[in-house]
Amino acid sequence: MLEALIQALIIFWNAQAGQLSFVVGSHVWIEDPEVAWLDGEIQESRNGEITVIHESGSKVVSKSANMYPKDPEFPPNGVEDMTRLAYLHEPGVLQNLQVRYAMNEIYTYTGNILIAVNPFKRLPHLSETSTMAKYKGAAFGEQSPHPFAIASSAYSKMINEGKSQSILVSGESGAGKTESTKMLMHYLAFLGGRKATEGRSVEQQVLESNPVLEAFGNAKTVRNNNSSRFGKFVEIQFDQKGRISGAAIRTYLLERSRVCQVSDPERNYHCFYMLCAAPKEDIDKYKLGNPRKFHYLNQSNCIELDGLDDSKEYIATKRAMEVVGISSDEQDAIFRIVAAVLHLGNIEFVKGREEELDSSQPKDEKSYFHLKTAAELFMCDEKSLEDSFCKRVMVTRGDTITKSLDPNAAALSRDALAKIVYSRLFDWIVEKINNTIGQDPDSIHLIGVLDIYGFESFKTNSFEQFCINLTNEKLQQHFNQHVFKMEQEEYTKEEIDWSYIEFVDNQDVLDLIEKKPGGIIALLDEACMFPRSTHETFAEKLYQTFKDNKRFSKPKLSRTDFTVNHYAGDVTYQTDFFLDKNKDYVVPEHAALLSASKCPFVSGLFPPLPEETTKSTKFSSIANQFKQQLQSLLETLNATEPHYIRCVKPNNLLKPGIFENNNVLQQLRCGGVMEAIRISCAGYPTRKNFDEFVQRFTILEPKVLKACPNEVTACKRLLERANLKDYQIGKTKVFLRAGQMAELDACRAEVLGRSACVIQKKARMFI
Ligand code: AD9
Ligand code: MG
Repeated sequence: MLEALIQALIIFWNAQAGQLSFVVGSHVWIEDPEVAWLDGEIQESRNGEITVIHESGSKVVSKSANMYPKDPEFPPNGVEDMTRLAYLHEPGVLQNLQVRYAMNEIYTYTGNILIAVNPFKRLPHLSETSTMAKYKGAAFGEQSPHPFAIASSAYSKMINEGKSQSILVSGESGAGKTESTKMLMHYLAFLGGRKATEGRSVEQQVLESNPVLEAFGNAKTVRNNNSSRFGKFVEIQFDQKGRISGAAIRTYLLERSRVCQVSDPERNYHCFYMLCAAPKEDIDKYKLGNPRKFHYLNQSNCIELDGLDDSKEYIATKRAMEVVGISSDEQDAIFRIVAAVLHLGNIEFVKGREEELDSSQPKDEKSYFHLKTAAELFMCDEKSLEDSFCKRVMVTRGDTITKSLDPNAAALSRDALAKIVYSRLFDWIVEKINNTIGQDPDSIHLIGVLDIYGFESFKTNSFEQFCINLTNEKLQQHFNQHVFKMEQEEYTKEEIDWSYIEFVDNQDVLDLIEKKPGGIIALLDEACMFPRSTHETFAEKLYQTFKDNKRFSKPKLSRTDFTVNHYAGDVTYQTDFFLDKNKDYVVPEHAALLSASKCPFVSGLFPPLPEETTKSTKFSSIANQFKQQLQSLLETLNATEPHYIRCVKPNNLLKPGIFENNNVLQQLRCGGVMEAIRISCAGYPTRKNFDEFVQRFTILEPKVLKACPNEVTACKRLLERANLKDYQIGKTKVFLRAGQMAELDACRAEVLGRSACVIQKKARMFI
């Protein structure tokens, strides 16, 4: 009685008005600019102004609109699934994650989405083989939240329902996507691996592809010491018996600019430093040495990384390369190219002696040495290499004119060569791994794991951020479609009464970016094809075209920037390098030079092009290629049943034990987690077919079927018996609110005379 009274006093939920009334003495969360949500006790409520006292004694006066009630019975250890929170709101979600994080419980469910908060420290108990074993065969929800549970559920569904699955891992840079992906892959290898096979097993090769790709595609950035500079989708194929039988790795958009441009305190790709720390014979062979002597590395002061021994990494990478089928000759060619790129970076140019006004030549003896070494390592002609930087052949109306380039243009040409060689090398490695592992033509099912860059919004955002954010818009739509639309469709199909829950549909942003014709990418491609276009004319065209578009705006103080209103917030892009970065153009002299290399590996990276394409400077759009890659990725994903892992970075210091509320909230909002929680709770997350329901709960009234004319009436009767309200009866299923299944199970347990709590725990798997 007293409890009910207190409860009534504490909160009064006025559902119609959507407002909360607060009573003196109750505990609330108040919005706070610093910590997001501050808790305190209501001391006074007058004219809509509420005075709250915080634990520290400080007083805050605020309006009720900025407050939420605080759960007086919040479990001290939090809950494993957010949908089980008594009061499901932003501060409650945050408190739950924070409390759990403090106990090293870094994983939490939101329905069947897994939220993973980066611990920034090793938690061995979470990845041991014994932990893997615990999740094998366990029903979802039976064990604590974990990526293994997600992988286990995907695997069982694939086996039992015969449907391909995918696991989408998202989050911002440094949030833990790659680490989570590796755990998923280890676990799938554990489930689908074979025991003691001859030679290298497929799963071993799949796992060893990680260190190889990381050596060539990861780098230290300010956001992550081991940041993946490419997106990755790994398709693991299974045979009829559920064993791994093949795999395919698709990569997306490697960041090329990093090869020649590194800003302090970041690093270039790991492989460069490893090679400089290689055993002496290799160093001598590649004429390397102190990494600080190389321009492509010493633009940043950061050379060594705490906790990373580059010489050990070199050995480990070579070992992994061997596992994925890269022969020692091929390894030699790969590292020769990596070394050649470093030597290229050290060739400086000065004004040439030629009569021509704009000409250039290598600066001094040192530059000539690096030019010669690069040519030796590429096994190409030294003079042709020099000419490919300092001269350009122009073909106009059938005449061939050789034009000299000034020192600046020569250096740009040198960087262009370094970038194209490196990106082709990376693509070669990916293709080689794919060929070694091999695809299983007979495989019927697969589990795809996606580890791709999260939403980015920096001080300056360029073409890369534009492509990355397009990816996230597409994935967000996929998420929306899955979580929201499918949910709603199910309700509509079952004809149950369910008021529409609005969510932010982002189709309009996608139209703005990729509609053909007329979207931003189409206009960018158009600009790239016109020789006289500049970023100014491109920006002007955008302003004219999209002046009435709600998702597009022109920042007041800028002449060439544009802002897109993304699902996760506004991002302003600087158009300055958009045109250049969108052109996938290989200087014909570079291609000709390297395809003539005496090293088959090097020449293989530059297969000769048909005559007409070498002569004309035919433009190929990177944005468009990327858009098509994304399209194909989405088609693959649409043919699978998705599972989601949302990684969260608790602080920007990359340190354990620090949980920054505002930072975390922003990520939860961007990842659609808050929206998913909302829909999950506002709807009916638990459902059971009538017959299954009756079968399960008939024990509440054993003769119910005999007493009722049909199953539907029997279901209703059982629900009444358990005293449940606010459920829905569809055409074929019973729809329950979050937590109602647990209540039913508790009744069932009571009848069965068993412990209610045991059954309640099990019930979680149905939500
Ligand atoms: V990026 O977009 O590639 O820049 P990711 O992939 O999201 O990023 P990553 O998985 O590389 O981040 O994690 C960053 C760092 O956090 C790792 O190098 C680890 O030091 C740390 N981390 C992440 N997850 C875990 C974990 N489960 N246990 C321990 C972790 N450390
Ligand atoms: Mg990563």
